[in-house]
Amino acid sequence: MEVLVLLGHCVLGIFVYFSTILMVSSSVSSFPNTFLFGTASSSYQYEGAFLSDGKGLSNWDFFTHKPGTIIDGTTGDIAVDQYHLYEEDLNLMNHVGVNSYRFSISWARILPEGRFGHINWAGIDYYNKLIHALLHRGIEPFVTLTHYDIPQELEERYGAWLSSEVQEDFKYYADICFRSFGDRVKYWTTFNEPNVAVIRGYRSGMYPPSRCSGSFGNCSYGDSEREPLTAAHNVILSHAAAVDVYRTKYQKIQGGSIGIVMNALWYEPFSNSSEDKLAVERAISFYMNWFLDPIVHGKYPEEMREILGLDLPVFSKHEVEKLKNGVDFIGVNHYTSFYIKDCKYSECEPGPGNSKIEGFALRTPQKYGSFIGKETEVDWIYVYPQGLENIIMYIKERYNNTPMFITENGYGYKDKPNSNVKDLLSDVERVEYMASYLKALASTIRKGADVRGYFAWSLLDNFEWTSGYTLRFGLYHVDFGNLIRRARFSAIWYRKFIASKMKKNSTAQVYSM
Ligand code: GBH
Repeated sequence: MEVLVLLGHCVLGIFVYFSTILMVSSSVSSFPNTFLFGTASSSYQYEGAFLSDGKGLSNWDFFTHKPGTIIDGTTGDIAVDQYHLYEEDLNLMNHVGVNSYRFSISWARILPEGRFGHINWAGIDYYNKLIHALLHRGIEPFVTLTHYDIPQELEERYGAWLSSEVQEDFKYYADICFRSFGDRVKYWTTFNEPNVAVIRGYRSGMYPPSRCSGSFGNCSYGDSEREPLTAAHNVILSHAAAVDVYRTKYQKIQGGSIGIVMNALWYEPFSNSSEDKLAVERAISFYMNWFLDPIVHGKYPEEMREILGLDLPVFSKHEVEKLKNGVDFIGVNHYTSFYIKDCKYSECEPGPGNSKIEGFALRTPQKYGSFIGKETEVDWIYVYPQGLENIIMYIKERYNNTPMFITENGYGYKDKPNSNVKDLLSDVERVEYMASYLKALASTIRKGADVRGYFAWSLLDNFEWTSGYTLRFGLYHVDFGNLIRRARFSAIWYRKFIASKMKKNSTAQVYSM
């Protein structure tokens, strides 16, 4: 019914619908048969049930319950309540026809006090049920061990990522996950966007544990110029420890693969000057290569070593050995692109970009009044599909064509409390965005990039971190009053898109009939 109303009312929608289908149909053959098409989510943004069945408090539970942290004063206490509604959500996925679901495990649900307490078997049970329900529908689980959320206990005991102790905890947790779920989970990632978690947690202080200093933000504690480096170092070594456990104890028997997910922005130089071009390289290094270089090549990027000197931690011989275990694939979360202006050789005002820790590179979405891509209702998303193509080709070159997955890509709208159903569901700009980014993706595959999957962020509107419920990224609209999910135009479009590209395995086909 809603579908009819929607299409009936939306002439523009119909036009975009057909033209985008045509646009992408030229690339039918670009996506291999085994390509994963899915949607992505994370535990804190989806699960709710924040105190149910023995779950411990996470850093995000703690943070959102402090007044003034989240724009609309909300929390993820309930979120979309996937903890209770997962069967319904998997039916929606089946309807869309995805063959994979990317979700994360809540560390505090499995280990309420990290390695200092018991295993919460009710938490293990929940993920067993979820995984079972996925496989029953022919949907491949694609699992992240930590998507920003960690047990608050670790924060309080030893300052979490600032202490090397965290490596023991992460290793212990990862081991439990591989042991409990690895017979059925074939795709593991250790961290979601550790670059974002570290920058926001320890440089701007906008995410927990709210640490920063000087003009970087407004915090009571922290050192924006140094702590992000320490935290990142411990993340990298924790990743290496988990990969080591997987390689030595599980991978041969279980036959899966393991990677890490980075937030990856693309940058264009602000001008043609060689200074701005060099600044682009530095910006990529100080944001993404910061983690990927050590993990793939065993050392930090040269530019970082040069600018940060002794502030940049050093890997011991033994650690470099462990880092050599690397990754099986790289997960790329990509939404948007920016311009970069040099602040190393050129004069910049004191302020953003103009610091060692940012590599003396200033990020800006516009030059001389025009934006790098179409503006959206989300203040950091500009539509620039070429950026996806460029960042994938960049990663392909720098990391020897390591297999890649686009682990997130998506389009957000502002919440508009008083709009009618038709407006809530006709997300034409999202369809245009996804179609154009998928087209760019197809082009990278034709150029030889080994990209093996694409996950739309997100199936449902959900808790958007410090923006609370004010931004909506879902293919399905969620009414947060009663948690009812409704298909948007984009859900229907994605279903058609996938159907035109992919064969599902037979169990899933039977189920969906
Ligand atoms: C992803 O993070 C998250 O993995 C996911 O949980 C989230 O819901 C989704 O995207 C949508 O936001 O803000 O000017 O520094 C994205 C978080 C937002 C952090 C964009 C980096 C870069 C531009 N990122 N941000 S800016």
